[in-house]
Amino acid sequence: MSGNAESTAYRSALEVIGAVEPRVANAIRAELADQRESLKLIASENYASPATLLAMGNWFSDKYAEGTVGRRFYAGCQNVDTVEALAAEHARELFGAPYAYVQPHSGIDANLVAFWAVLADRIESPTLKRAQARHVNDLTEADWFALRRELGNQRMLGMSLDAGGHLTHGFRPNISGKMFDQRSYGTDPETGLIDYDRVATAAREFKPLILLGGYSAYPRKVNFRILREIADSVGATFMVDMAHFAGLVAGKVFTGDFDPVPHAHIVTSTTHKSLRGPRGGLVLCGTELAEQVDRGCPMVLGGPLPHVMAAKAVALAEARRPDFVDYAGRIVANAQALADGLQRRGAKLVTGGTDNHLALIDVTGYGLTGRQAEQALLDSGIVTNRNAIPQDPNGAWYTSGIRVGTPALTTRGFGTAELDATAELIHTVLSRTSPGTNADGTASKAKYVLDPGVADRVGKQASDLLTGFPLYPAIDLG
Ligand code: DSN
Repeated sequence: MSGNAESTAYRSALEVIGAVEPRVANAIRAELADQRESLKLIASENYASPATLLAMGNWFSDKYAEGTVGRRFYAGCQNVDTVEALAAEHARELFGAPYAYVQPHSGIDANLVAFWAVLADRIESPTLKRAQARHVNDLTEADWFALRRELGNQRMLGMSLDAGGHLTHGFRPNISGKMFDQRSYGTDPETGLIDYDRVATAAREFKPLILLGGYSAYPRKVNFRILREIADSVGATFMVDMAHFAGLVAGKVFTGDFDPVPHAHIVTSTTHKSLRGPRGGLVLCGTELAEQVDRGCPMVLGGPLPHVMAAKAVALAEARRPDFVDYAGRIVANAQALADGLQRRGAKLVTGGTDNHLALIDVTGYGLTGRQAEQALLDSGIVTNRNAIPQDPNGAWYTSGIRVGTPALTTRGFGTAELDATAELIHTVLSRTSPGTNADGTASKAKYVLDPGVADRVGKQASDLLTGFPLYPAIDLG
């Protein structure tokens, strides 16, 4: 598509939106301006292509389409069938999976679809069979009691939150922690790496129904062949949540033992992180689980979002192009340049580096909490997020870590030299920030003092760095 077409599309869209509610049109303009002007290092964010974004703003949004391709509970779904089938085909081909389900609205939804599919596959439960024909919200209290009794107390073994696991991997604030008795495997306290022998011991002791691999803040490759062997040794179903690194699987950076798809019984993902698609999720599996996975809607999902499935089809088609392999390789090279640059300047990184798209800075080395560091960086035009580190002394709210990732800046065109310059900016801010004090004189975990002039100077340097790499260069909103 020519740049002119992109500009025309967005100018026209904003004119139409602005005629109804100008404040929304203005907020959309402001969001593009903010994204253009900030150094985005949030490891789970990216910039979708104009084609992907435009595929979401249309009449598919108006269509109900419960059911699956060719078998809908609503009439008139022939065009939805087309885009859902296309998205599923691209997902199967891209990842080499026998089956793909592209309806999940998010990563949590994809995980819930997978959990219920495994439960239905592994456990004989008449109540569950009945429940699959409805939405979980329609279950009565008596149904839930019957379900828990029939399912027994099923167990899940996943990576612990502070080692980089995800909330949906069985932790109490999330429904997964209520569905399963959960135990977690951490990382080696010395190296910060997954210790597969300890995972095997935990699996032998705990005998989980599901062994869950995947992470949202672990900066290393995971050997999925070994995890599958551990799962097999205890009769567990091996599930992988590849939401964070799906782009690295798609781009053939993670192959062999590090590609989850050939090793796991079931794989879930989001589509908007390193994969660079619209916000949403998907599930991949073998044909034996496909029927249970298809019951995701109405079991746990509301009506599919056909406009998002259309955008998934576009983004997955983009990820099948040869240039996506180059993109995925550059994400990792850039993350390593950022990690090396930080360490050379004295930052302490969990595991001492990275071999994926993210790095985790232990900011206790700067005498800060994650929250103080996150805010000081934000003041300086650098957008990151605070994150717990293994055995975090500051807990999950204040934390002791800053997670940085390169999918977004790599999309923007940054290379290793720019990531090294970014490391310099981060180090400057963190080393010029001090913890603040509360009104009663005690040390604060939230307040901070940034040396005068640093935020402005670094903000200007970040802006200069970004100038050479314009975001959506073809789009001029006028
Ligand atoms: N919120 C995502 C992340 O930032 O990693 C995971 O769900």
